[in-house]
Amino acid sequence: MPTALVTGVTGQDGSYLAEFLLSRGYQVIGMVRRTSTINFDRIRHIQDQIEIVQGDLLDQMSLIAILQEYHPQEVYNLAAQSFVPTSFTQPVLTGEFTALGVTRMLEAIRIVDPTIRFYQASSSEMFGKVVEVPQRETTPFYPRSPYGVAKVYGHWLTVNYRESYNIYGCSGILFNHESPRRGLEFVTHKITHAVARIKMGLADELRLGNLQAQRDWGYAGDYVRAMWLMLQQDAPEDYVIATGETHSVQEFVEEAFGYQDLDWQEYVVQDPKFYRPAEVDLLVGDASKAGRELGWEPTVDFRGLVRLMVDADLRTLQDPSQGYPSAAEEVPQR
Ligand code: NAP
Ligand code: G4F
Repeated sequence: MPTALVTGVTGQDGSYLAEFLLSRGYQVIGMVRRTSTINFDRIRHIQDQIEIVQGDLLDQMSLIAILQEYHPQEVYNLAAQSFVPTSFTQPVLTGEFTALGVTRMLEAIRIVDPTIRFYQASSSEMFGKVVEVPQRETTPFYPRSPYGVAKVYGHWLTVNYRESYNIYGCSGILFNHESPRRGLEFVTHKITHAVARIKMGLADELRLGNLQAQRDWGYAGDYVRAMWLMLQQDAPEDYVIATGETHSVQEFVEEAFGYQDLDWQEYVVQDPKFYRPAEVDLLVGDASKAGRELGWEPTVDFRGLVRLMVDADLRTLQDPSQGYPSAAEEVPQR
């Protein structure tokens, strides 16, 4: 039975990846940081199948100790401060988690067992003020937030440890991916949750920032499969993972409100509070390398994604005692 360590297992992607690895017969070690209250909502349905261990990307010794105790063959580094606006208000902390955290994990691997295969959660935010459309593996980076800058650091460090120490390290340059498990502050879930609340008479307004920003939005359940595929190749490489389609925030709003026969213009208010000091205007990825070499393709399109998120929010609001469904229940045809 192969063993995989997943950092950030309580996050959106960590929960889908743990589910996916369990379905492939892995022993999954989920690293969580110590909190005063437990936040295992996203992994509640698989919690008894995962070995939960305490560790923190800020703490070098905890990473070394986990690798020494569990001997994973694969490490998926998904933990990060991942919310772009917070990176503007807490840039130093974001650098500690999202940039230097990668160094700590790679150092732990180099010291304990350099044969461990390593996945780094890189981001399309690294392309920022894009210099090429669509963005591919060779597109130069131009990050537009402390988060994006921190991710560029983690990305190049992974390349550097591959070239310096022959570590099997891959960076997945993932474009935005969403799901019912997405944090509520991210724009997609903020919109679908508001639509469900408005539909149920629980709210009458949605305040948003820049409606013109365009993103390449996919389904998180598809994207974790790509992470695993990257670590199963003969040689480590970096891959863009994206749908190849881009939509504005306004289009997402129109689709979500329209799905519930609501007129978005009656509810949406633009609020400068949600504007960013510097914006990423347009992201659209070219995942043809992943298609060719990994055989990866997305299975959920834009409309399917919006609808499954609205449906899930309506279900949860109707019965708050329900936990998260598995990925297979969310998208049965996959
Ligand atoms: P998320 O939901 O925000 O999850 C982040 C996870 O990191 C949580 O489990 C969090 O733990 C953990 N974490 C934060 N700081 C930590 C620390 N110091 N030590 C240990 N764990 C820590 O993020 P996500 O959407 O799943 O994204 C996963 C990764 O992919 C992130 O690195 C993100 O930057 C990157 N990424 C995401 C996307 C996307 O569209 N989702 C696209 C490209 C790249 P708590 O639960 O305790 O907060
Ligand atoms: O949903 P967002 O906050 O995601 P963002 O900034 O694109 O970052 C996400 O995707 C990255 C991959 O490209 C990840 F690396 C990162 O960790 C994260 O998962 O914002 C999307 C767009 C932005 O242009 C923002 O200005 O939506 C715009 N927006 C408009 N109104 C809003 C809002 N964003 C948020 N969060 N809240 C609003 O009210």
